[in-house]
Amino acid sequence: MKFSPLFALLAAGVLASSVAHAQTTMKISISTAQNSHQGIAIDTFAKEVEKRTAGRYKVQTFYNGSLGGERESIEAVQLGTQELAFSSSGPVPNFVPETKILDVPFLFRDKAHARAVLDGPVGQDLLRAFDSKGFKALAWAENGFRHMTNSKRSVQKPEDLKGLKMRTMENPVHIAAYKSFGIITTPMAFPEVFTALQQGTVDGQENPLSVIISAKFDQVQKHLSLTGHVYSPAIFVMNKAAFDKLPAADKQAFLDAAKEGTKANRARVDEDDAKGVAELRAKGMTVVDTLDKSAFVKALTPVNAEFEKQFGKANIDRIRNAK
Ligand code: EAX
Repeated sequence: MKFSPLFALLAAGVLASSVAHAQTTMKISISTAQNSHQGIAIDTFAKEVEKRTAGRYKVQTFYNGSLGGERESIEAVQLGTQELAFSSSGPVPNFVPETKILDVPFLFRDKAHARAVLDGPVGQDLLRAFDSKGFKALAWAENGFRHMTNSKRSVQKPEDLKGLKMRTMENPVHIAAYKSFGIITTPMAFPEVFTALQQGTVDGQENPLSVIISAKFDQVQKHLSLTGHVYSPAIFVMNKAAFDKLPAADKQAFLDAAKEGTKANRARVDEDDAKGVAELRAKGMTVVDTLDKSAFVKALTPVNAEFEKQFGKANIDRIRNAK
């Protein structure tokens, strides 16, 4: 059989176009629903990666912990069985201990303060701490200020927390702090929390309004107190080897896509914070929005002294006093 020159030309064309469209598929996952501040983060990221690489990379998005909880997804990224994950800071210190300092209660005045620190030298240094652990941290994003909910009683002052059995993240700093409120802490992966609240395995939990709303915790929790006791960052992490083998321009595309994801994510947190309380009240929760925060800060004095020892008072103050 003899190939005509036209056939050869066509075949070459097919080959060239398939090379141009060779597509690498990657996975990214979150624990929360698609319709959430985290869903919008990874949806925006996926869209931006595709756009900025002319479709050479496709990022498949997974929601609701369908690939596992946050600890499992970070583990998978470290091992390289999953390229990407988006996670709250919850389990992150178990992989990159330097990040623990961000989980100190009442460290940040407000979201603007937290965002400025994460986008500034402290946050950027911390992103680099992931490098030696098998990750490329692409960008900080946001989970939000955490508030307490429970099914037992209205929490107005720190004493009201004594004896409440609360689910916590698998985060050593949170656990130490909540214990010193007198809370009975039960660390648990996020995908199990709704059922645990529903079945009464725990009385309560704490999360930002964005999470409380998107996870429909109002269906299984009566009381919400706007404690804002800790700010919860979130992060885009990628397997280090997968990132390192990208050509330089594509590396930049992934970094820029993560920045866009963060922008969309923060905007959604602002939206959720603005309308969240009214929405949750309308759904039947009772909300304590006028508590004396200084009493909660004071209750943590002993454990704060421990944190200052552990992380260095100067390091904590550098964050606290950042403008
Ligand atoms: O990332 O585990 C948690 O409570 C987190 O805040 C939640 O999974 C959202």
